[in-house]
Amino acid sequence: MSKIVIGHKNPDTDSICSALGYAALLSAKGEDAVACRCGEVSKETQYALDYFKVAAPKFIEKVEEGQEVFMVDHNEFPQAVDGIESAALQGIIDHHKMDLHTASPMFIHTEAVGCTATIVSNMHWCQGVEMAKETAGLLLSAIISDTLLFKSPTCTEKDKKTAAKLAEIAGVDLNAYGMEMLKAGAGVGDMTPAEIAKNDSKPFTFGKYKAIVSQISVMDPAEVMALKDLLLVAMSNMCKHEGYDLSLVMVTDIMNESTDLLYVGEPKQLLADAFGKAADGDCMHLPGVVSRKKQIVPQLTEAAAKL
Ligand SMILES: [Mn+2]
Repeated sequence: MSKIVIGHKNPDTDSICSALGYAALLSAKGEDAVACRCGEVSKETQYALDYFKVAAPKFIEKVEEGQEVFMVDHNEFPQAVDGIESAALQGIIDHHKMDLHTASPMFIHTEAVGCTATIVSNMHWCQGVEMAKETAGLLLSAIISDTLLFKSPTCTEKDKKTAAKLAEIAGVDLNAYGMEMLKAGAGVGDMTPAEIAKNDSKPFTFGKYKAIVSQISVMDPAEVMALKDLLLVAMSNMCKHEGYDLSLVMVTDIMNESTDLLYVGEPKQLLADAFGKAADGDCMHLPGVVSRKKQIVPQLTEAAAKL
């Protein structure tokens, strides 16, 4: 059976494209590897796949016991495909905080860069593996997505250099393509409040509290904020039905680099402590905040430790 390369649930562009990119690298090195996904393809990712004429990875509900799996763009089991606990984990390539206990030794490559695709791209080059034009385009798309076209504080020089090199291989104008791709994914279109509340969501544990943190990046936050009351109901339902103490939705303004953080659940003190603002309502404006990984999750983790 082929080895599976797979990103996290609710896959973003990095999780889809790094899975395809790493599967391509393994295949080029003679391994039998295939990219998979465990969630729907977002509008932004679909734009990239269509642009470079690549089919989405195969959808799988769960992995079988003993299945050989590489995890990309995540390392926490609650975010991973169902069945991961009994899979034969082969390796992890990631750029998130690590929360990891492995049953056996394995290949782990993690770097504090803005995108898993940056790591995957450089693995190709370090190993002298030629990269197909389409693969370069998809890996570039992932970097643009994760770094919000280099605006996110998670973005490093390595991401920028890698993206420039990928754009050359893919034959696209980096900025023009980047803006088009972000725009394609940014509108809420016909999404329901429940879909928005779950967009790009990831579960986390902060101290003894279970939280789900979603993010929707938009050009016009007013479009989302007009649905605020319905969103709050959807978030509250998600807490009730899925057992979360807190539901957070980051409505991120790509152009102005800020986030309106909607919140439902308890303890609100956790939010007040984490962001140094009153948390007696249901929304907090956070100027300069665009990154869940760097500007939301660490602050909540730290505040929970002191609560
Ligand atoms: Mn990523």
